[in-house]
Amino acid sequence: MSSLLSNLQGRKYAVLGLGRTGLSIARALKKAKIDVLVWDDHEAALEKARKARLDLCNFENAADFDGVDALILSPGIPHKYPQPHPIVERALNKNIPVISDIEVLRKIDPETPLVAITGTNGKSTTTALIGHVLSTQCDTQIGGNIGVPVMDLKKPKKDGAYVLEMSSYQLELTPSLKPKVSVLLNITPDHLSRHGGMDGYIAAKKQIFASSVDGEKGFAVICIDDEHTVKIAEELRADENWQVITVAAMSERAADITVRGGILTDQRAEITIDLNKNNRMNGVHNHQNAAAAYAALHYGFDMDEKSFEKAYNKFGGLKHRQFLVRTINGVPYINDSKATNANATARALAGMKNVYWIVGGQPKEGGLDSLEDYADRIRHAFLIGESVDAFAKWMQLNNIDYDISHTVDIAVAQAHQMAQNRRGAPGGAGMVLLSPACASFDQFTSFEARGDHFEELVNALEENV
Ligand code: UMA
Repeated sequence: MSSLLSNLQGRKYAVLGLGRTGLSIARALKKAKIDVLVWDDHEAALEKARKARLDLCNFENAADFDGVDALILSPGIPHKYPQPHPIVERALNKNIPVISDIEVLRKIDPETPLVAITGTNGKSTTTALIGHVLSTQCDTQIGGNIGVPVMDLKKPKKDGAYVLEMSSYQLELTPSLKPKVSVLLNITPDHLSRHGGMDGYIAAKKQIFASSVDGEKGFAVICIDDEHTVKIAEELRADENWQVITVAAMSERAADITVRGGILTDQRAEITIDLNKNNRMNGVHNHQNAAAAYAALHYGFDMDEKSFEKAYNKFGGLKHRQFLVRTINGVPYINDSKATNANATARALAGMKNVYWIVGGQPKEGGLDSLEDYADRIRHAFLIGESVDAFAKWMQLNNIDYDISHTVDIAVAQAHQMAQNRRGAPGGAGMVLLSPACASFDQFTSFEARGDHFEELVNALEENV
């Protein structure tokens, strides 16, 4: 990006927050010889900045902003609610725009087609899927909230595209996103304190439709499986900048594209695709993601259904998110370590049955509440982590057989033994699922470390029990 950034010669930027986003853009600006001052409230991050020879400034005084064209803010730092960070407040008082790293990308590269994906759930999977399928057709750069800051991407080669996962935080700071295709998957309450409530959260999500490519209609793919997205789709139909394509995969609503029993039907193009053929994309939530990806690529990039289907069937899913690690004698072993709360685990259980469920860790408020509806999907639970006592009570209340395993190591061994011994049980072979519904920090450094450990254990299992 540094050759493109050199178009900003003569400008000066402030960067607040030196995590993945801040460090990435500050380094890129410095490399392109653009003036940049940086700050972070934590000493460890400042130390990294010193090592990268970045210029520190704590912006205590209004004068520190003299000559600054924009404050590039890390998405995790509040600029409105619950209250703006004091440095943001000082910048706003001096009428300095507060923007994201993605806004800078679109300033230096407004031409390259961009697919933007947002929603409360499933945006990483959809981003990865769209990126995977589109990359069979052109140079595709995948980043954003999925974990790769945009300044770490390369400018796509001719006819290539960006595929960016956009969080509500990033959308608020990116007024010039101008996507060729915008995908809105779903809206349920999340991050409410950062948006001043539900209305603010919905308004942030709607920012994905705030700007469209000059002189062209953008494609708005909207999954209308919840009330909020239904309303947004209705509103957007009146906007001449967008062509709206609706998807219904988790409700019976009429839509341009529907999914019933895993069969995607595109009513406009009279196309059907069997989404069940990819066993790493099980369940209605994954099918919502797949249908949105199909809509984005078929309508936005003229991709025919055969090309989509071929690449979709090869999509391996995202690690730690209902990820099929291995199948042993017909029993799938699934890593859903990213499920750090009951809502996320509900998404996994909704698409599964006959589950040997490894669950527990550092519990969240509410514990397993709301999972009662899925009790009949569980054959046996294996309880791990700090939550064993509380979760044992929940299992008793819901008539679920369980073992107290304490660790993932013991749980995997026990689940393997039981699942393999009961392969002939009525209802089928069943599946082993790590979906903890808890944070990992009681036993691991992150959900990734927990999932990696689970995968190591599963990969070492014997086929003959
Ligand atoms: N900091 C301060 N002052 C504060 C708060 C934070 O100085 O008051 C500093 C911290 O010391 C730290 C830095 O800010 O050094 C962290 O910035 P950040 O929280 O924005 O994190 P990044 O590492 O830049 O990661 C961000 C996204 N994080 C958030 O939105 C919270 C990542 O999404 C994203 O992958 C990354 O940019 C690259 O685009 C993560 C996330 O949790 C996965 N996203 C939320 C979600 O998906 O629900 C929105």
